[in-house]
Amino acid sequence: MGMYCKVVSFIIFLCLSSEILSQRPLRLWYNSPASDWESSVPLGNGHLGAMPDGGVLNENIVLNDITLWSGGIQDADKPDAYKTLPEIRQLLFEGKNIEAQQLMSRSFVCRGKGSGEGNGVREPYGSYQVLGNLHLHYDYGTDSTDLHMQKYYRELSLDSAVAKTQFVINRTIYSREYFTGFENDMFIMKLSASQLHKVGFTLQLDRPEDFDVRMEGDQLCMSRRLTNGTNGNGMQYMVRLIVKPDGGKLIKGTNSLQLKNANSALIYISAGTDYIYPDFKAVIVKILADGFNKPYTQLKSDHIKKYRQLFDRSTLSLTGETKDNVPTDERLAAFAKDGKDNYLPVLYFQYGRYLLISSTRPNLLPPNLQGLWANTIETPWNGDYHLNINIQMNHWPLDVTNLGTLNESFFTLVKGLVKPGEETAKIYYNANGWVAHVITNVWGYTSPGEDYSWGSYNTGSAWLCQMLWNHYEFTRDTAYLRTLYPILKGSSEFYLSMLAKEPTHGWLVTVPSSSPENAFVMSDGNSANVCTGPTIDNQIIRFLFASTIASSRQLKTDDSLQIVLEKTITKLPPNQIGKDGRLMEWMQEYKESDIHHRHVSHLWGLYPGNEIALSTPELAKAAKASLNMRGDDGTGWSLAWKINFWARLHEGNRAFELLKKLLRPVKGGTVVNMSNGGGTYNNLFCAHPPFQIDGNFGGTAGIAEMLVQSQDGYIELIPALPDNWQSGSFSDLCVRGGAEISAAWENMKVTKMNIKAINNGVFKIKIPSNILYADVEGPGKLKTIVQSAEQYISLQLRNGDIAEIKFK
Ligand code: FUC
Repeated sequence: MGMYCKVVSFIIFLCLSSEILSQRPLRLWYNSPASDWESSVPLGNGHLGAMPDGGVLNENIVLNDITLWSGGIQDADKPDAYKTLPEIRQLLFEGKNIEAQQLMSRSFVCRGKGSGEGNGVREPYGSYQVLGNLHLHYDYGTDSTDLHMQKYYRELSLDSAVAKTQFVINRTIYSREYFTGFENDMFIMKLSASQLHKVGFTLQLDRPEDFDVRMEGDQLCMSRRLTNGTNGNGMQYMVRLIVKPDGGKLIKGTNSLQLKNANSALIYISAGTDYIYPDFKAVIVKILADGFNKPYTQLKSDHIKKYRQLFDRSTLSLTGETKDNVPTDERLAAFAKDGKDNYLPVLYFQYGRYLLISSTRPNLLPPNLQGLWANTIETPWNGDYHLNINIQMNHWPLDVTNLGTLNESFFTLVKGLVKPGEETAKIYYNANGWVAHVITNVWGYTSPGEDYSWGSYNTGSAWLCQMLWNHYEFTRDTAYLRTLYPILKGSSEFYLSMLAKEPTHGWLVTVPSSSPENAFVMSDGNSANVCTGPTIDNQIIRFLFASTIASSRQLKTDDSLQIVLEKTITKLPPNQIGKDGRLMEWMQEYKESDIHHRHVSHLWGLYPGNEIALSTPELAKAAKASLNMRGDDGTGWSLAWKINFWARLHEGNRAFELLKKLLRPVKGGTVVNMSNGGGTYNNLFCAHPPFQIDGNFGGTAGIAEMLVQSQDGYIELIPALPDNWQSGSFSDLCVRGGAEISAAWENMKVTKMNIKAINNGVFKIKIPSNILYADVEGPGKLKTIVQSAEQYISLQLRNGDIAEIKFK
């Protein structure tokens, strides 16, 4: 590294450290125990999850393992389904959608019960489920009805990924600390008191079903096998717990442990399943033994160090009011009223990053519909992976917020769909390549769902490809591209062979398909879901083909495929604008059955795609018209998606209004609302409702999108800043092409930025319109002034190079 780079790095390091400090503390805090599960705070290390409720007399800690699923591998493809495909297509081409749907309900859905209408826990599809509950009944050496508890404090620190509970009873301060170790794969809890002999409790482990608990030596052990929905021979799991007291007396029961009069105590839990490791039991025993022998201070500092290697990669600061001195639940309520607490969006942004870091890790699984936190056996929608917005939204903040290394488990899940998806492609479409429809699980499910109305949507797999390609765009890592290419190619091959020529315009279309979960009214007044060539499909397939072409060029392979894909792109239906000025959701100008429907699929090309932009003003106008008609309400993830749409349209204030909606307080409980109940629970989990984590991730991505964009071949700073965010700064958000960007702005004007290349390339930076000139200093002798008439600054950088730009 040259002298110049060293100096700049040092200066950046100093600036960065002060920014990190200025956004501390990042915490959720409360002055009472959690009254419901959605008020308890989530801990997770990508494998194990724990949610302590901080109860004073009785505490419940919900435990999770990201791999714990009922169900199993199954063949859910309906044999010979493809034989009815020509008739289904003919009916749809003739406008007989209802007849086509009737036929599909018999022939073009999955074999068996599919997801079991979202209640598939006892079906082969299975469900993600709670690992267990750790119940603690505390002993304060006094009458429990008369505790005189005072000064209650409960927090989750995002700075350390450690939760705390503290209160005073009879002048003794009781403290609990909890974390799920990023270094040692265990749940660890420390109980202490300000006076000797004051720590006492009885603890038990259980779960709603399928468990045996026993003492094995000093360890409490819970295990069983779950059902696989066919012969009962499902996944095995095991939980092991050990207590390490300081003083006092530990009494072993048959299935419980009691500790009396200790000075302090540590509880360690290690757990796992046989999903990946057949010898998981030995692994659990070893992890527990290793952790048991390490000092608590080391366990904790190793944990924090490893966590912060990821968490500290990006920071955000907004100047202005902060209500950090108000409990988080009250803060939410205040923000819904005045939107003035600038620190809350910062906290929410970083919470999304925290949740992503906590709910996935390489070589395991990506976050599911609830990340890794579930408190029931039958998690809503089986806690699965939905491919028509949800799993994708879970990964929207991944690259831009500098957590790209967490792409691995997502990639692996998708890769695992290729083989079963090839079977599904053959059986339903007699097609080459691979396909997955709307839902998948940890068992590689690729068949359509059990209901044609939503289950026959078949570009979910292409959307997965877009996400994985996006990761390449941010990293430009050719080794990664080599592993990705066969997946892209297989997906492109599928659509190449399944697209059919529709009779009106001669366009090549997906058929049958649907615009995710939305219905339309036909001219005879009937409502239908199944259609030909919905707008989202055309946009996604265009993207897929273009990225397959770009990949094969980059890898210098498959020239002939490039030519076929290029030709086919021109035959896909274009985006169409309806008579009312809106972007059409379907090929025909149908009216939607629900004008406020939560999915806004036809704007896929605006976000996450990029074929609708301010540079295509007609389409952007039509997209706005569509958004205005859809309205600013919805489920949690729908609100989050709309933040991203408005950010792409550079309407910061509108994006902020949606962020405010996303943050509106929602009471805990699981009542499903499919239209307009979205918001945020006390613990900042997103409410669909019920709890669904995609909205958290979509919200974080939306905030990033307001601060930096790079989808159009150049880097644009603060493109969608709301008036409330007059001044602020961020560090190390990532952009396509492979660079980390830090920037500061004052009075809505960018004052400076740093770009650090993580890849060799030319980086084009848009000069904001309210800027006169830019002072650029970079590697080598680069020192130049660029006038605003130039519009862009182009910098040729090598991996590791840093350039600094001051704007005037
Ligand atoms: C899609 C959405 C629903 C819900 C479910 C898990 O089907 O339409 O709103 O998020 O996924």
